[in-house]
Amino acid sequence: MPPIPIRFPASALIIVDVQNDFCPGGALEVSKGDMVVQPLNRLASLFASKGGRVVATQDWHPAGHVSFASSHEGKKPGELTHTARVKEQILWPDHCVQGSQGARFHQDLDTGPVNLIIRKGFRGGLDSYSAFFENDLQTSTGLDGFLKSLSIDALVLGGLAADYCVLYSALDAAALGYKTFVASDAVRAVDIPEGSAERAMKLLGEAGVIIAMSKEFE
Ligand code: VGL
Ligand code: ZN
Repeated sequence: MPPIPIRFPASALIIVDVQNDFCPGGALEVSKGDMVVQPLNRLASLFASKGGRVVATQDWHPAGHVSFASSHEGKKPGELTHTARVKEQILWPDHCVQGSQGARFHQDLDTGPVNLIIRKGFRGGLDSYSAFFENDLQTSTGLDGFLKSLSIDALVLGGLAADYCVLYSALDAAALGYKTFVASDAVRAVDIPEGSAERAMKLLGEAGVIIAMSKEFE
């Protein structure tokens, strides 16, 4: 396959939530989630060597966060509820609690090339999947301003989980006008509820997001 032309320095790699709690053994384990680490390390070193930017996001919830099933009486992980801020909130096991081991990046993720870390979901009452906006679809994380101020117009995304944080980050990126790519071998899905992995691929395609193997960027 011919390489996908990525222009530097006008491109950024967005590494989404490669944290222990989303990796095998973690609280909200994504099957084989750690498989994303090697392709992301390769992409990060490529981007850094060409003058592109590398951003990592970190799910960063306070104890008792609204997205935790344990915060809602009688609710179990996987069930839905609504909150003061959003109509539909899927409930998760407690995960990525601020400062915990589970919230740290996977130990093999090379954070050397990372220029900016965006933490999200740090307000007790509001969840955040996208790297750009929290789930009220209004509260900005600041990432768009960072990228636009550097004249970055193309993004390659990878990380966890393909059907939540990567999906909503890529959809927002496309809606904000970035040429948006997802590196297919650098993502893994939780697939909760079942079918959400397939739905994610469909939504990405409809939004004009290009899905390609990480090797195609090299
Ligand atoms: C995520 C569920 C809850 C993710 C974060 O990183 O995809 N999923 N919090
Ligand atoms: Zn979360």
